[in-house]
Amino acid sequence: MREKFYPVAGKNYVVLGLGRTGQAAVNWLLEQGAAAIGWDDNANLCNGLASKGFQIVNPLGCDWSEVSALVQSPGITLSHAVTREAIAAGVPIITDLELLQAYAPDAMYIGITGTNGKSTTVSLLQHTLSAGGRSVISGGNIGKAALTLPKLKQDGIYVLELSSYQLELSKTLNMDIAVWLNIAADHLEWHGDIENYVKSKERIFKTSQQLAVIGIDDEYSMMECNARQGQQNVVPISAQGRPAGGVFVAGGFLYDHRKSQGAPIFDMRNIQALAGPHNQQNAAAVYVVATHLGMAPEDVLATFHTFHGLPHRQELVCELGNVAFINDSKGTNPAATAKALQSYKNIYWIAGGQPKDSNWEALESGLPNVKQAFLIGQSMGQMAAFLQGRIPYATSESLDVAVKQAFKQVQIDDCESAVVLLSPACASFDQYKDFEERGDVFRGVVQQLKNTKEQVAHVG
Ligand code: UMA
Repeated sequence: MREKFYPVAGKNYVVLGLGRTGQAAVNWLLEQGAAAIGWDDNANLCNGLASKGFQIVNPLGCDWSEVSALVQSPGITLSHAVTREAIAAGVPIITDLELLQAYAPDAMYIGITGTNGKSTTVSLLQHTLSAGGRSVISGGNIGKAALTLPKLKQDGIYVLELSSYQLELSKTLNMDIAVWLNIAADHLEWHGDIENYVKSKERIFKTSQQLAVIGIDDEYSMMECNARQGQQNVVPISAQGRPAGGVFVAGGFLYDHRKSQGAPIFDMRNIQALAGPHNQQNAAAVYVVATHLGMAPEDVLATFHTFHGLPHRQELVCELGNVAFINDSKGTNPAATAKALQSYKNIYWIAGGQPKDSNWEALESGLPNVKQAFLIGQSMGQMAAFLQGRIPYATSESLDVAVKQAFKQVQIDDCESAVVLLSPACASFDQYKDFEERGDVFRGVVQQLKNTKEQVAHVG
């Protein structure tokens, strides 16, 4: 299949969607000697790009017989009018990831998917393999479009974060190693229902691949693991159970039972950047992949101590006396937030925003660790109704107010040690540009509190 779209020189491409993926695709195709026209439904974006020299043409009604492929951005569904026209004309729908793989076919590809934890796992794996002297580059859904990545040769490794959108659209993608972390309801507006969402993610597996690492801590993932075992080389990972032949974390200790059952090999309890069972499962995935690639277990485990984590994902902003301020703005659905809530005790929890799904019950397992919630944003009413009778809450409206109220409440409660946690369980778009801006605002407010406290201490 690969030769179908590579080499691309001299051929014509249509690029649909001109965000990060599309702009990188157009630039790359032109560099490779192909012709590329681009289209985006956002007229302002099109005008801006046209003034920068992009060739912007609405492809509807074009002569598709001249087009080698339509390069589609992941956020756009297959029901888009342009896509439907291309499909009807027999034009292949491809992605930037497939082009990368056709362009750099000799490198190794490690794909990481799952609803939550992908970016942390990609970053930790890159950190670990780099420390082990491998030539490794990460990209994909983590924010670096595939066609901005350099070409790697046989000794190079691409670690790619793969979203369900990317997997659904990339029919020929072929990962040498596949990592599947977990499944929770997400992006159902794109996929229609959870079964279709799971089916898209399943595209990461190929019976020909060397290794499949599969988290088994939810029902869908457990079914996936059972279905794959016997078909390919599968290593189950868990932070809740002790799978036979797997790698798992129990009581904060990592166990490797791939070859034989034995004692724990590593104490994960004091690694702040990998706090909580979900992060420990991510670390188990990295351990399996890196040791499979020949790194010594002790070298892999040493890298866990030097990993600093990612911004906006259970990121320690600062400590003010006995209070730790944690920014988990990337917790944009209830399942992700439940994981953060399970990671700490005495939590003063700031939550809310634009609801993605209203599966608030998914938060239940984390609530015993929460002292009080401080609700903000569009979801305030819905979340208050859910929390009523479960835990105390305040309706704070804005993030700024919530941080101050939470800090004040810690002083009132006279807690020995406490965590002020921003983990919204919702998207940010009702109040912010994106989750990054929301996390930055949280950091800013915490920094102000810190400055005020330091000034007061100085004067005193
Ligand atoms: N557009 C149309 N018509 C439509 C829909 C969208 O023209 O019907 C246009 C928009 O106007 C916009 C462009 O398509 O200009 C956006 O394309 P896109 O949504 O595919 O976004 P990109 O900027 O190309 O970014 C994508 C990923 N975004 C999505 O999948 C939504 C980025 O993941 C990824 O980092 C980037 O490619 C590089 O690979 C972000 C994301 O939010 C982080 N991912 C989702 C998630 O993690 O939950 C899946």
